[in-house]
Amino acid sequence: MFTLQVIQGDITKLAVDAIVNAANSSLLGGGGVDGAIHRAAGPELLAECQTLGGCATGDAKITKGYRLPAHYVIHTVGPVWQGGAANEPELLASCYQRSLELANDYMLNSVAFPNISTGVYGYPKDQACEIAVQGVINFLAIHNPPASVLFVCFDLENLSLYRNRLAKAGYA
Ligand code: AR6
Repeated sequence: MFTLQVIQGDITKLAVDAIVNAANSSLLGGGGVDGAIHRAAGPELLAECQTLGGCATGDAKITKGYRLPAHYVIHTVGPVWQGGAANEPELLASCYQRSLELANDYMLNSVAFPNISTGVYGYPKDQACEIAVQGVINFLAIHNPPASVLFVCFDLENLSLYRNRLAKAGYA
């Protein structure tokens, strides 16, 4: 059994097993949710990230959570939106898949996702929501999933998109 929920809020405040970071391929921090996570986790997070050798778009790597209430941070790198013909849907789906695979490997029970690529990287929010929800549902149906997956929306547009999409899928 698993639960799939959407909430509005700041992902850095959540006491879950892992929060997912919408990082860039350097894994050395940035703006948006990445900046917020590094600020809240403290400099030890950057020090661990510096040992990881970066991360390819669509892939994910895991670190400890340090001063965050979450135990782990799963850093994934979403695609930059370039119009949709540069493999963006597959790469975004891969972010969710690889993050959940890491959560499974580490036997984590609760994972919280931000709306990857929908900020600075410019992915259309409705299309990103569809990929996120469908990707997570597909994963949960096949694998031994984390018991709780949370979609954490920062803005009202994403919140409304996710509420509607989860209701359509029978999760709200
Ligand atoms: N909690 C939850 N969601 C948040 C928070 C927060 N504290 N802050 C922002 N968001 P973005 P991207 C939402 O730009 O598009 C960074 O510089 C935000 O409203 O953080 O994947 C990285 O280093 C949006 O819906 O990530 C990369 O260079 C979502 O998080 C680049 O931005 C993602 O927006 C990645 O761009």
